[in-house]
Amino acid sequence: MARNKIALIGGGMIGGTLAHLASLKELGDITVFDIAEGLPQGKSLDIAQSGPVEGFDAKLTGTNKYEAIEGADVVIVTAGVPRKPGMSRDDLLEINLKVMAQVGAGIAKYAPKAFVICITNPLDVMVWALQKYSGLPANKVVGMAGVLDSARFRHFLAEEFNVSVEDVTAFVLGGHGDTMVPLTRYSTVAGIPVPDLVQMKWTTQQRIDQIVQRTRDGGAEIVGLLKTGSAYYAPATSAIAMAESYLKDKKRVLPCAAQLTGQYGIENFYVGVPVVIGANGVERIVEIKLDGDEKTAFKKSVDAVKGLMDAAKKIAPDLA
Ligand code: A3D
Repeated sequence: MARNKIALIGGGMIGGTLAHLASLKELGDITVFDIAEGLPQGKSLDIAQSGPVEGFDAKLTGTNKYEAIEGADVVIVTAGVPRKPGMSRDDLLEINLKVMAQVGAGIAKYAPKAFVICITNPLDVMVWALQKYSGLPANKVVGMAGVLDSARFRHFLAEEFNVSVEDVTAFVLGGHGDTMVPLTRYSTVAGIPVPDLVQMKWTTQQRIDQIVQRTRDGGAEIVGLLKTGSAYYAPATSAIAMAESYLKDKKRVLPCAAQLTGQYGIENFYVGVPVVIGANGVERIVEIKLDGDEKTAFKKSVDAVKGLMDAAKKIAPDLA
């Protein structure tokens, strides 16, 4: 059986980390595409040379030509620019929309059967634009944000409770941004919901509120520390989990930006919700019942994404 082919569009900080992780996990052969000459070639060669030490077999190819992604099974898109301190994700809108138009055309031509994971920010609008520009079915185009946001939430909760991260689950809804909605009642330690843990005096509601806020600001915290770019290890790991679920038909339930078709009262619109990812891409969208406060928070998040979509349609009328 031939190896799977994974194409990475963008060979920057996240792209390079994706190539490294996909190699270590032997997910398939990897093609890294970037407009910067030498960058994808150099990173691919460097990672390939770690193969004999790590003991993985994967062919790595760096390229500046779209035809090299031909026939890819999975495409992960990080092309564009990341945030610098003081910038919001939304400041990236105009420049990254132009990048999505090019990337969408490249995928449509050379990898129309691929499962596409978008990471470029502002995420919810970029994945929507990428689906339109590529013309691929919406169940094959998803955005990575929720896995990262919930991993951040899990990390902070595990630290707070002094338990293994493995035993902490977390649930995050909504757009990837300051309005994301971490749902505490669906977040647990070994199945015990966080509100119960507050009652059991493992922590206080005030501490949980602080952790929720730190999760929302998780990306900005790292941008502020790094000063020259944004997070890349955890974002790459999160996208690899999604790719793996597709390639191995694992049917994992992962929070992703997916196109809703009436769920949560929303139509034709990408936003973060739990989905089942298997061999058919997004196989199911999980719709849970929200209580009053959660509904309000989710609506606020959806409205923020809608506002950005309207701005995107003004910049790129072909998306309207
Ligand atoms: P960076 O290291 O700058 O890599 C981006 C790469 O894209 C660079 O190597 C560029 O040369 C390349 N590029 C630019 N334009 C094009 C183009 N037209 N075609 C092909 N390649 C191009 O950034 P990064 O890897 O740190 O981040 C990539 C993106 O992910 C940014 O938009 C970030 O904001 C975003 N990001 C998203 C999350 C989410 O959770 C959604 C988290 C972290 C970063």
